[in-house]
Amino acid sequence: MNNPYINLVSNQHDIELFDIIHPKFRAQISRFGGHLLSFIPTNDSDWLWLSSTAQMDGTKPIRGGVPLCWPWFGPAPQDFSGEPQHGYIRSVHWQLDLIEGNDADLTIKLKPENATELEAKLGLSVCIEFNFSESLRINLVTQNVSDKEVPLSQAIHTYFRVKNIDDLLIKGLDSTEYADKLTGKTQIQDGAVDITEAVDRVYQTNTQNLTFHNGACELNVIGKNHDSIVVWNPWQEKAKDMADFDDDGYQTMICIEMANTQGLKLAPGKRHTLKQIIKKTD
Ligand code: TA6
Repeated sequence: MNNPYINLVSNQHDIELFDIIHPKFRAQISRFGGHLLSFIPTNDSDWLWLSSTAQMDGTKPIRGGVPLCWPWFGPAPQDFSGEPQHGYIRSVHWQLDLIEGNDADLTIKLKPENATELEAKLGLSVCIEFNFSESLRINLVTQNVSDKEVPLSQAIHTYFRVKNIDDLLIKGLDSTEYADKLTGKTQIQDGAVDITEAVDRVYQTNTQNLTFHNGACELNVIGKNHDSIVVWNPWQEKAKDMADFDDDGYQTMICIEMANTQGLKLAPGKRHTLKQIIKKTD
């Protein structure tokens, strides 16, 4: 791969990583999962959280960074009963489709190595596009390559790093309805979202603009073409129950995910791009 910014390296388990060193940022993408592991703007700290006990040997999805949930979010639908939670693509290897850029910004596009098999099985093609500069833009692109309507649910399942969960306030969801997956109830958000216990919420909204301070800077999280925003922190007990989630990790992470969970259906030939843009507030 002849590109001045990218090296292909391997971790201790021979999982290949794209190691990107650019004037404006550093980043790492694992070929396993097409999985962005870190994004560090120059003179800044990592905007993403990665568990110190994440399994990095390709035997299970990596805990942290930006796992991709596709072609379903959550448990497998009836037609795919027994298939993994959050779909397949975070557990397959991806290959480079395109790299282009300069000292201003860099775009990297990847697609699953088993794209043909997925298309035959699902009638859907998928690719991921990262556009890096001092900001981070993620596009999860799906095309219906079949001759019938295909259901799709998905999420850009971003694990953000925060200095201290006790100081976190997520603004932009006030008065929004959400499904509380822990109680099974539907609630209305009252003011900013603070995290003082386990939280697993699906906000039913296409609100585009959230902000939160990560302890180093205020970030804008912008979504496009989503119908839901998922907010998750497992808190202490559940973190302890997950071997790949370090026990204290809940104190320095929050998942804020742009998602489609409300019955999106793609007509034959139709293309859908789920977007998440993360940038420092001006
Ligand atoms: O982020 C929301 C969620 O659906 C939670 O319910 C929790 O299961 C989380 O995803 C992590 O799922 P995973 O399969 O990666 O352990």
